Amino acid sequence: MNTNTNNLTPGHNACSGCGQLSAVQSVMRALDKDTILVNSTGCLEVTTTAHPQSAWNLPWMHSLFENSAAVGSGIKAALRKKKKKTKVVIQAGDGATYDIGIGFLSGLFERGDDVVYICYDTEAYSNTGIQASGSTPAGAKTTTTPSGANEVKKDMLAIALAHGVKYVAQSTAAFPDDITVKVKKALQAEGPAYIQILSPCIPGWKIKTNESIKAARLAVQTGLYPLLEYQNGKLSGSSINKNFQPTKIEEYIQMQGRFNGTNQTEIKASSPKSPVSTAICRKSLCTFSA
Ligand SMILES: Cc1ncc(C[n+]2csc(CCOP(=O)(O)OP(=O)(O)O)c2C)c(N)n1
Ligand code: SF4
Repeated sequence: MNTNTNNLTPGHNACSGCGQLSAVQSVMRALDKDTILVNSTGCLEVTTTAHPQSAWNLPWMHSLFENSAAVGSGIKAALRKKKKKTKVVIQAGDGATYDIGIGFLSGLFERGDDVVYICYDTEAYSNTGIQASGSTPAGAKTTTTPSGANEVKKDMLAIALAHGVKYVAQSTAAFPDDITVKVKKALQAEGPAYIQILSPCIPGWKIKTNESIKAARLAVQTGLYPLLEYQNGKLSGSSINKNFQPTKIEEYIQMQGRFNGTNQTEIKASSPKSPVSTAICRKSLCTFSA
């Protein structure tokens, strides 16, 4: 495993225990210096680039909240013109990906630009004080869903696959090597690649500062957020899923203040219903769907 950890240096001002920043380090380990990063507005951008400082040790560009996919495409087009093979990696939160930037992302998938798009999924708009996004699971309380969200989490993997994206994967902040391997594979894939990483947010999930990795691990063990990988539209899964004893969702739910007062029926509705994101969950891990 590449141990290059200096692409994102110490000195950022993310919350102590932030799951997103842990996940980012695992992504950075997969990248060499011939890479350009594009970052949507959001916690990752705000906490790593407090003017006039920057924690990034790679070329890094801030886009608008919504248009990182278009900015990444533009950079790739300029690189093509100059006959350069420099890699382009786009980073964005779930609000930017599932909601405000979804049209730009769809355009990127459709054009087939050779870039890697990574969504750090905190299941809310974290940077602006925890509003619900299309990724917020049913039952979760946010400032815009004070009694708990009603909608089922949008299935972005299914949306990416429907565009014919050749490398589509899901991981969580609890599995650094899984993330690094997937990013390396995404870089090798032809055309665009999409990876989303569940990244627990301390104030958003109302967990303790030492609990983000535990929450990210339980999300996999419960089958709510399995480690998944689709190559050329085919599910290849992950052997890590199979190594786990299925865990009931109660522990995952009870450790998070955002689910306080949420009943079991709402929680059972909280994961995507399409067969794409629940494929492995149904086969081996799902303790809640019976
Ligand atoms: C067009 C526009 N609308 C709203 C905002 C305010 N805004 C900045 S960051 C942010 C939330 C970002 O949420 P997400 O993409 O989920 O990233 P996170 O902060 O959770 O990592 C919002 C609403 C903005 N910058 N631009
Ligand atoms: S608000 Fe959440 S996502 Fe943002 S820095 Fe803090 S823990 Fe990380």
